[in-house]
Amino acid sequence: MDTALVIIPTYNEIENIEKIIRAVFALEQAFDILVVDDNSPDGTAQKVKELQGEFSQLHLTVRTKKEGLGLAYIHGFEWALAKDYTIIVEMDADFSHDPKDLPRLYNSIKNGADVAVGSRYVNGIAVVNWDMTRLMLSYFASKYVHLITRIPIKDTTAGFVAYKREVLEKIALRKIKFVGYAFQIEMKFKAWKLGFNVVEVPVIFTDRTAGESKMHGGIIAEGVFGVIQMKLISLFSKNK
Ligand SMILES: Nc1nc2c(ncn2[C@@H]2O[C@H](COP(=O)(O)OP(=O)(O)OP(=O)(O)O)[C@@H](O)[C@H]2O)c(=O)[nH]1
Ligand SMILES: [Mg+2]
Repeated sequence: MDTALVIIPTYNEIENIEKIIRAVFALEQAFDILVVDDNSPDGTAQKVKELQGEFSQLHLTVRTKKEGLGLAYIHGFEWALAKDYTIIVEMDADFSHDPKDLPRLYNSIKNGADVAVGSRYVNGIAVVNWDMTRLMLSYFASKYVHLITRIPIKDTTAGFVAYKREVLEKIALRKIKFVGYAFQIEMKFKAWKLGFNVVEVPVIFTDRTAGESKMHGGIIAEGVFGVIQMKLISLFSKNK
């Protein structure tokens, strides 16, 4: 039997957290949830604690301070590996990723994928409510990553991804360098380099309607330079 975990990193998601948890547990298919909260001042973790009374499959880690998405996920992955989860999914709290797509990611893994990427760019661009600047930034970022790394994935910065346990066991999680969008690129790049089967599942991505974005310039810069750095390191390291 496969047991699946959805990891939701949160920072100030009080407006979304209860809704997203309920949406996952309303699915026919069983997913456990781990919320990794970076001590949000708005009480996100407190809300999760309350809901734990209602849902035994709801887990929570509260970290001491805001350290970025990458480290929150690495914590979540290590937490999942210490248990016996066989499929581990990452998903945002802000409904940009539709929880109803979780079964499709899960099934993609059941059908042979090692990594199933919820992808916006399989057929054109499937993004709702982004302004042109943001759209162009994301789309060309993906093109740029492809050009540099040659990774055969259209949506390399996607953050809605299901991993088979074995992939996370094999990637040296402690050596992951990046914290922002580059974290998502790096995880896919490493999985692909290790020979895992990375499959894109088309999804529609919707811009958040509640809560605050944590996007900032530093994260973009990390992506631009990080990709080149990642490629160079992979060229010069024996074990890729
Ligand atoms: N634990 C933790 N979670 C974070 C951190 N930064 C962002 N998140 C969460 O990661 C998910 C994605 O962050 P968003 O702010 O939506 O970033 P984004 O999707 O790039 O930006 P928007 O399009 O504006 O929503 C959300 O669930 C956030 O709450 C962080 O430093 N720590
Ligand atoms: Mg978002």
